[in-house]
Amino acid sequence: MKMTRYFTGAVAALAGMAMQVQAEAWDMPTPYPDATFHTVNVHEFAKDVNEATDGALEIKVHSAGSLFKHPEISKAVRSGQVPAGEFFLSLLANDNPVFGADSLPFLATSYDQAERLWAAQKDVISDLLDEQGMMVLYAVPWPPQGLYTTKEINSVEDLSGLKFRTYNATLEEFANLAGAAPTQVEVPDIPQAFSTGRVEAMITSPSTGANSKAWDFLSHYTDIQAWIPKNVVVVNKRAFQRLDEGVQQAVLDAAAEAETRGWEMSRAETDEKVAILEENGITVVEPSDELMEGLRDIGAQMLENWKADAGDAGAALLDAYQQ
Ligand code: PCA
Repeated sequence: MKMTRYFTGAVAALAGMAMQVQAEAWDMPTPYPDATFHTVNVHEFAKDVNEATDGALEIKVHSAGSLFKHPEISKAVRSGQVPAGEFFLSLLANDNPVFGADSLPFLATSYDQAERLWAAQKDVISDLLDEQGMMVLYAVPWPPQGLYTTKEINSVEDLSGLKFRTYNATLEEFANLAGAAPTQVEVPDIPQAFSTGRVEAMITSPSTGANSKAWDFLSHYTDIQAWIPKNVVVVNKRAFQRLDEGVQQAVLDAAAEAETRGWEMSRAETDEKVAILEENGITVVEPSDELMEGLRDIGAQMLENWKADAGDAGAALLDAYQQ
C-alpha cells in the first residue's frame, strides 16, 4: 500500500480512519481533450493522489473545457469555485508579461533552454500566483511550435493576409506583425474553424496538429520550432491548506512526479507526432532561410516590446535565464 510512504504502523491506522471520515472530492477543470498528453498526465496525477491518500482525496478531471472554458479556468481556481485546474500559462500575460515569456518566438526553442527558462520563471510566477491565492503544483511544456498551412510557405510575405488561428496574446501579436489576420480558437474547435474557412493557418505543436487530425483540413507543416510554451497546474491555496498534512504532502509528491513525467512525455511526443503528420499525408518541410530570417526579425521586435512591458521583473527574468 502506497500510504506507507509517509505513514507507518499505528499512525497509519489512525490517520487512515481520519482520512476516511474527511474524504474529499475535487473537481479539476482542464482545457484540452483526453487524448492530449497533458491530459493523460493530469489523469495519472489524479490517480496517484487518490492511491497515495487511500481515497482521502479524489480529484475528478473535467477535460476539454467541459466544466469551465479555458479562459475561465484560472479565475475559477483563484476565486475558489474549483480547488484545482490546468491552463496555458501564457494566458496570464495580460496580468503580467512574465507569464508570457515562454511564448516569445526564438527565446527558448530546445527542451534544455525551456528547462532553464522555467527555472528562471518559476519563483516570480509562484509569487504572482500566490498573490492571487493560488499555488503552482507543476508545469509541463508543449513540443516546439511549428507552422501549419494550406499551402507552401517560403517567406513571411507568404503569411500575409492569411486567416490565422491564435491561442494567446503573443501569438496574436506575431500574426499581426506577419501581416496575417488573427482569430482566437480553442483546441477543441480547431477542426471546425478550418473546415468552415474561419482560419487557414496556425502555429502549434505536432501534438495538437496530430490530435486535431490536421491532414483533414491542411497540407503543410513547416518545422520552425519557434517556442516551447507551458501548461501549469495550480491549486487554490485555501483549499490546499484545508487538507490534512499527509494529504498535502501526497499532492506535492504526485505533482513533482507529474512534472518529471510530463517533460519526458513532451520530449517523446515531438518526433512521434511529426511522423504521424507525415504518415497521414502532410508535407513536412524544413523552413527556408528566408522564412527563418523573417520570423527571427519578428521575434526580435516582439522581445523588444516585451522588455518594454515587463520592466524590471522582465529584465531580472532574462538575466536569470541567460546566465
Ligand atoms: N497546443 C495548444 C497550446 C500549445 C500547443 O501546442 C494550442 O494549440 O492551443
